[in-house]
This record gives sequence, C-alpha cells and structure tokens, in this order.
Amino acid sequence: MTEGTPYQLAQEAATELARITGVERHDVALVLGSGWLPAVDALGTPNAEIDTTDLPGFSAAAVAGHSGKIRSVRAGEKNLLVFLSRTHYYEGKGVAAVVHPVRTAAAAGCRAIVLTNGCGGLKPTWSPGTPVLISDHINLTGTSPLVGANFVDLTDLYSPRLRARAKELDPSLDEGVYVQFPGPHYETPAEVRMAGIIGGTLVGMSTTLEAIAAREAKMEVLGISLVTNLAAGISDQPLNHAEVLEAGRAAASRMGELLARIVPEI
Ligand code: 8IG
Repeated sequence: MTEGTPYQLAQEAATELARITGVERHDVALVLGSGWLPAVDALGTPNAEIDTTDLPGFSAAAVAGHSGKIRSVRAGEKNLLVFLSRTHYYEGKGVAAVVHPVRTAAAAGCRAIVLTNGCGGLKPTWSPGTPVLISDHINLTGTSPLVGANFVDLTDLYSPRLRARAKELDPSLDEGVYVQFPGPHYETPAEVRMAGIIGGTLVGMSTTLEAIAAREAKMEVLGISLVTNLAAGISDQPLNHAEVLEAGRAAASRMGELLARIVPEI
C-alpha cells in the first residue's frame, strides 16, 4: 500500500468520509445502478449525505438518473454506505476510477457490498422491472481492476449465502449470468445472441469490474440486476433510457423492501 496507489487513494477517501460523516466505520456498502434510486429511501433515514466530489479520487456523475452523492444510513445495527451513482467504464476515466468506490468502501470497513444495476434481459419472461440475482458474470470489457501477478479466485464471487437468503426473503427471485459489455452503445441483436450462446442471461455496462475489486478486498458480494428492458432483438421494441427510469420507479417498492430486509442481516 505505498503512496500514490489506488489503494492509498481509497484509504484517503475513507479517512475523509469518516471525518465528514462522523461515522468512524461502515459495515455494508451499496452501489445503486440505473433505476434503483427510488428503492433506497426504504433503507432508513440518512445520517449524512455528501457529494462524491468531497472525497479524494471521485469525479462527478455523468448519467441522468444517477446522482453524485454518497449517503451514510443507519440500518438496524449496521452502518450502510450508499453510493447513489457509479463511474462507468465507458466514461474513459480508467478502471481504477470505476472501482474506487469499492476500494473506498473496503477501506471504510465494509465487509460486504451490494452491487445493483439496470440491465437488459435475455429471458422473455423477465418483463421490465424484474429484479434478478446475479449468480455469475462474464466480463467482456477485456480488462481488470487488478494489475500485476494477482491471481484472485473468482469462484463463488456472488455469495451463495446471500443469494440463498435473498431467495428466502423473496422466493420469486430468479438468477442470471451478467455479461458486461464496454458500452456506451447498447448491443446489436447479434451481440445479444452471442451473450446467450456463451451462457449469459443479463447484459449491462457495469458491475463485473467492481465485483472483482470487491473480491480482491475480501468483501462478500451480492449482485442484483433490475431488468429494465428486454435486450436488443429479444423484443421488437427499440431501447431508450426513459424506459429504464420508469422500470425503476415501478419496481422500487419491491426492491426497497428486499434491500431493507437483507442488508441488516449481511
Ligand atoms: I438499463 O440492454 C440497461 N443497461 N449493455 N444493454 C446494456 N446495458 C444496459 C441495457 C442493455 N439496459
């Protein structure tokens, strides 16, 4: 952890976070994806809300429906660190910027992280607004947050324990394999077919790099996708961002309840 490394920058952000929020240590982190914002209010009253740009290493949010804020929320006995936005790989700020919130959460004390996203679904039965547990991923970005001979094991990356608990709380929850494309364009129908052939059922532009960084930091990972649209070519409808935001609003109470029930137990 020498000076000037991404890990050092995350440690500095965590120290500043503790100072600004007055919360010395956080327990569980939550990263909100497209469409998830309405669900977060169910988690509890924020103790503090800060701008990401108040912390070292963070830049401003770039996507409508993402807010560049971080909340510290007391949920049961746990201090929750909620990132209301993320940096996407397609912003071109580099992989270290993408996983900086994850490393900051680890440095702040978090032993578990809930990664959420909005994505396209390959199963026609997943209508917009369906939450799906991520069981595994395929990283098609061609990159990694890890540098050097750091051979991190990704078996059971998406915690079987937390997936089982989520399904106990909501037996209707399905599971899927999340395929991260670089974006920012959506896939072609042929690319969506490819994603299916290689074993994917969800397509999106986030999450896998963050999950890898979380595993490196020895955090337990729960991944939940909100299927906001059927992937290109699965339905005959074109894709648009308004549909994404609307699907989130429609599913907010169901997802908020799930998060509120599972997070204090993590
Ligand atoms: I929301 O269909 C959302 N994000 N790659 N494909 C990809 N990302 C997405 C999609 C989608 N929907």
